[in-house]
Amino acid sequence: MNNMVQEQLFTDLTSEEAAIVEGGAYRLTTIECLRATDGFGDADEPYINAGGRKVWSGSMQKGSTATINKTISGNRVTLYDADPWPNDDDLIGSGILSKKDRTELLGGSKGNPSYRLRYKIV
Ligand SMILES: [Ca+2]
Ligand SMILES: [Ca+2]
Repeated sequence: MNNMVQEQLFTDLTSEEAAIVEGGAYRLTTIECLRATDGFGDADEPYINAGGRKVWSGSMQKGSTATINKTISGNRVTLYDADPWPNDDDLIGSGILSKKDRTELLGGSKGNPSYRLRYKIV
């Protein structure tokens, strides 16, 4: 399978394609920055890894919401903040999407999360 086919399979599935992916699929709709994490300025450069690949990246400040609209296979998502060399990217948080919820809080502490990810089950 070449990269272009994989990209299409794992990041922009139709519901018919998603139905055959074992473990189900989730459509990531939006992400809201509740609290930026970065020490470099006041914006984060967050990106989401799911299914072994980067499915979204952006730049976000506290209070901003970004549209993702990507369908992922599997239910594990990890959010990182990209930082300039020589710093390593920071892990903000990871989560397991569930069939009953439609939001996942990532990073920070339980009462004070950093990001709110919204999704649909497809
Ligand atoms: Ca950082
Ligand atoms: Ca950063």
